[in-house]
Amino acid sequence: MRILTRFDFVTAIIIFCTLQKGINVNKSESEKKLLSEFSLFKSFLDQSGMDSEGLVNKAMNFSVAIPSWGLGTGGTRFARFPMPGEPRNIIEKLEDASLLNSLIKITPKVSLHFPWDEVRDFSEIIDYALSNQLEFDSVNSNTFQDKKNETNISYKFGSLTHTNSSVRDLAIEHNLQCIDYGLKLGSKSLTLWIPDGSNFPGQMHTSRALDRYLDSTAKIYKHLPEDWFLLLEHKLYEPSFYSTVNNDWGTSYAFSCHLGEKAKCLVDLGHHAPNSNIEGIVGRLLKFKKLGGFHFNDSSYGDDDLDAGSVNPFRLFLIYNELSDAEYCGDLPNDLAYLIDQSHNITDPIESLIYSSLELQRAYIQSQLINRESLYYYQQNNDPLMALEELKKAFRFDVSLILKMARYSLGGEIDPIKAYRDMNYRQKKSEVRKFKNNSSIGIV
Ligand SMILES: [Mn+2]
Repeated sequence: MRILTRFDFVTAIIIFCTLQKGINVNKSESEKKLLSEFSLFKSFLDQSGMDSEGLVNKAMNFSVAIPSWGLGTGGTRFARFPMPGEPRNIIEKLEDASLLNSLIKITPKVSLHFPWDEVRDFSEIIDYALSNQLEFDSVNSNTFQDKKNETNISYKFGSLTHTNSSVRDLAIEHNLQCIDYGLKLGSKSLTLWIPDGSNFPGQMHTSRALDRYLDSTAKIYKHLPEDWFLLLEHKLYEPSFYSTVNNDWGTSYAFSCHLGEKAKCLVDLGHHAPNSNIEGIVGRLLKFKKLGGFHFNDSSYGDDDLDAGSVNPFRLFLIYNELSDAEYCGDLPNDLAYLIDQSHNITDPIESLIYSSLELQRAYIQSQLINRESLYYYQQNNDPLMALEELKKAFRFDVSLILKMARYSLGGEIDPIKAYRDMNYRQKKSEVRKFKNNSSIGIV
């Protein structure tokens, strides 16, 4: 979570009401409705022993970063269906990110991806970000497709673990360049996901590939600035379908231990075998002090990149339960990277990002409602049913008014999807963002 100067939301509302709009005059119907509903809700929370102001403050201090690649329409291996008005370059992506943050106020950071984000002038995008209250999150490298105009060296058979040292050197050099870009942007981490693996039994020498991984990543690690992290992202399969070099959390953990303290594990929710206990993985990595961050999304079958919280909100809540438990115990690192990583194939990316961000914020606040001492009691006394009920009580609790009040107090929209639709933003942008050619590759 970002550390913001906490301020009392009640004071903020009073200032907002008295100085700008006057108490009970000139307020919109939705503002009056929210304030009246929240007043009753607050009484209920207070009578139930819940810290209503503390919960709103926590919701206000919540944040998650937006991936630059999530602002355009995504696709599958088969096709991509671009939507009119989608961003064509990094400035237009930042423009959309700025609008998104102005609506929900919990997405002030954008994570860039090289070379997908073509930056000709770093000072231009830094100035643009500054003047639009945006910052930059982790930088992401890309060695899963060949560089434009690169004809001699190919990542077809791997990158950092390729059998040919020239290919490995090119991949290392690219990652070092990403760190240099990140330094200009104010990033504090490099997220490293590589596609390396094999499609045929016998194709790759397993232990030699691990050696090459460690050798290459050690060179990248050595280049890391003092206050940076190297976030190792594992993935079970795809694009390699028989074996993958960094395929699971245990391998990622072993790599991170080998590299050193600044190497941490990044958990992408879609990068596990079906039915893996992801919350358990999160708990273990927290315990081992090797959790570096998240790529949030949801899935049904594999790495589906569906919107966070759309399929299994209870799983999301259980992951936040681990984080909130660590927070309660004083063990939660304050520098975890929280990023959404999902593909918006059939929705407006801005709407999906609004929805997903709010689902994450919801899961976080719900997990804060868990009565920890009561849960520990049931755990200690081997009462599984009541332990589950402690979790379910929090999960069933509707915290929408807390989220709305947090958003309103920060100057965001009470109903951000409606506000966005009322703006007709995409239609207006389609008049200035003209594509020369609407056909495109699949997944982005
Ligand atoms: Mn990811």
